[in-house]
Amino acid sequence: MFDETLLSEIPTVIMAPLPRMYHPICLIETYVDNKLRVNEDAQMILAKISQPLVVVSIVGPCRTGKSYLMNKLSRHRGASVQEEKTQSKEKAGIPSSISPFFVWAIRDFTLKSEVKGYKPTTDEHLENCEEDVATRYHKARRQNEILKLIRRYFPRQKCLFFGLPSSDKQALSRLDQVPERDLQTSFVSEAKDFCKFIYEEAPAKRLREEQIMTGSAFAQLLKSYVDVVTKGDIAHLERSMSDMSMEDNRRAMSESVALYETKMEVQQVNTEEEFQRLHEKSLEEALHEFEKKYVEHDMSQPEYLNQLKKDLLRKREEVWKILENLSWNKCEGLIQRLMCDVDQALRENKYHIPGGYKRFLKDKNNVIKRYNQEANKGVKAQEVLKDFLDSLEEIEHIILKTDQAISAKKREQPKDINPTDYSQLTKYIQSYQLPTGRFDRILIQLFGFTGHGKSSFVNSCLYILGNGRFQDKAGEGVSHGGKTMERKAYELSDAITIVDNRGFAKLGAPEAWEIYAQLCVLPFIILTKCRTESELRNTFTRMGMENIYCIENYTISDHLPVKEKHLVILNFLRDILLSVNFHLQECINFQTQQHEWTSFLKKMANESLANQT
Ligand SMILES: Nc1nc2c(ncn2[C@@H]2O[C@H](COP(=O)(O)OP(=O)(O)O)[C@@H](O)[C@H]2O)c(=O)[nH]1
Ligand SMILES: [Mg+2]
Repeated sequence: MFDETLLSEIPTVIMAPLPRMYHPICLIETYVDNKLRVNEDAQMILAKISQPLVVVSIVGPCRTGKSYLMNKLSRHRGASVQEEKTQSKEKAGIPSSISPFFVWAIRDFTLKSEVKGYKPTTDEHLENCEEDVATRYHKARRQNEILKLIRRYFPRQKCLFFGLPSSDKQALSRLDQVPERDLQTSFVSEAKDFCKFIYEEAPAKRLREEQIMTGSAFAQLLKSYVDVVTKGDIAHLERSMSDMSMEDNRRAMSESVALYETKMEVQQVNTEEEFQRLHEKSLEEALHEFEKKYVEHDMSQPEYLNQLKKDLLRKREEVWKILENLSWNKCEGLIQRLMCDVDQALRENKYHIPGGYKRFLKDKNNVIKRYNQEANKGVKAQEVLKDFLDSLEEIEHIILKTDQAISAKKREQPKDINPTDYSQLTKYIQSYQLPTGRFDRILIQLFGFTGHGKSSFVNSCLYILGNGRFQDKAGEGVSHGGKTMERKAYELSDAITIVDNRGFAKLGAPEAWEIYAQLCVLPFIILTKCRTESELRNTFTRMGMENIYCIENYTISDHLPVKEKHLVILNFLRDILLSVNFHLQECINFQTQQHEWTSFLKKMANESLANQT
């Protein structure tokens, strides 16, 4: 449409924060072989601009002041053109169009435009101009044609008038170099108005209604245009436009994927269901985001959406893998930290003792409890815990077997304990452990008349096995009136508990047998208050009792430690443990034996009752 020589002179002013251009650069230059090409530096600068671009082309015949205007524009420090501004203008109702905005910069030296103070509209003036041209150069039809084409091609136009810059003819030929003060003030202000108009009103370049041009897109399109001009390949231009749409859609797709990723990352999920819910929500948002950005292209929106969905599903898998790994690492680290003490104990064989298995289970359960208390362990928390517990199975089994073996061995030893060495006795009783797995504790149940010294016996045992300080823990002399069945348990050691039962007012043979039947074992008899009377002892011996002990309790009023008193009670406890060991070792089928024994005792109780009546 224009003379080719004009194209080489088209200057372009780019206003964008980055990168900065300190002086104008030629955009399209003529190569040695007279072919056009896009200047590489300019192209590089453009490619770096990702913001919307305002493109200003200044065209016109030689020596009409184009360079002057261009310099003015590039030096103008007015408002910068910003995307927001363009958008708000659209909202204000200015119809957006892809056609460039055409600004006539008219040199109207005759000031015909303002006849008697009347300022014509743009259209009126343009018509005047056309008439002018027609009358003045009616033979120059080509010029006239150009004007018509321009009017048709640019639906949006603006007219700006410039008066005579200077009365000095010489100055007119080198307008760029003349200082502003030597120019007509009206011309200077007209040039300022021109710059102001461009900076404030010029819209960002658009390829389509919805497609604002960025610097990089413009550089690409420019290259295609130049190729078309040099090769005359219109199909290439169409391809290029299509490529650009595709490029935009591709970018929108990657932006959607990026949005999906951020949505998925910020959340802490602890189950696969939670993750799936999050995925669905993020997917929907990402697809919606793409729909908003889609530009018309050979490939339809549903086709793009399908492709995007596939990409997002792939992303879902990636994110899931990352979450899995994070969770694995976190949970494994956590277990390692929580297991620190247990690992140390394992290394030092601290569970390889009687009762070690029980201790190990306690420690393990404590680790599990603390693990479960920890929040935000991620999607693999349960799996890691299960793996961890599985990995412990073998060591657990070894600890159990070792414990049983050591305990069995240890139980064989008490026979060697010197019955007169009370520190040895004390140590043995305190450290006694039951074999793991079968029984929890040894219960020593006290039965007897009220006031016969059961509570005092509990106090005595606690005193002897304790820290050497006498305390009335069991309530010596406290009568419960024989009414409430109160059973109070006191721990003598890890394995032994003594139970202070309610006393009863009457204890004959039937009651005694009843008690034995309930206990399932033959009792140990304690004669308190040092009753050694042979009559009492004989009564029990006649009932088949073998273990009879004469004990003088420690009481509130008399608890000075006496070696003999200590020894009697310690030996009593030792004998109980020996009896327990005997039952554990000799009775292979303990339950059957117990059952037979109970039947026997019940029979005895019935017979005794029958004899009385
Ligand atoms: N002399 C002496 N008094 C004792 C003995 N055991 C307990 N007593 C006293 O007997 C009374 C009742 O004892 P207690 O332990 O409360 O009997 P419980 O009802 O069987 O619990 C208290 O005044 C004790 O001081 C002992 O072995 N010798
Ligand atoms: Mg009592």
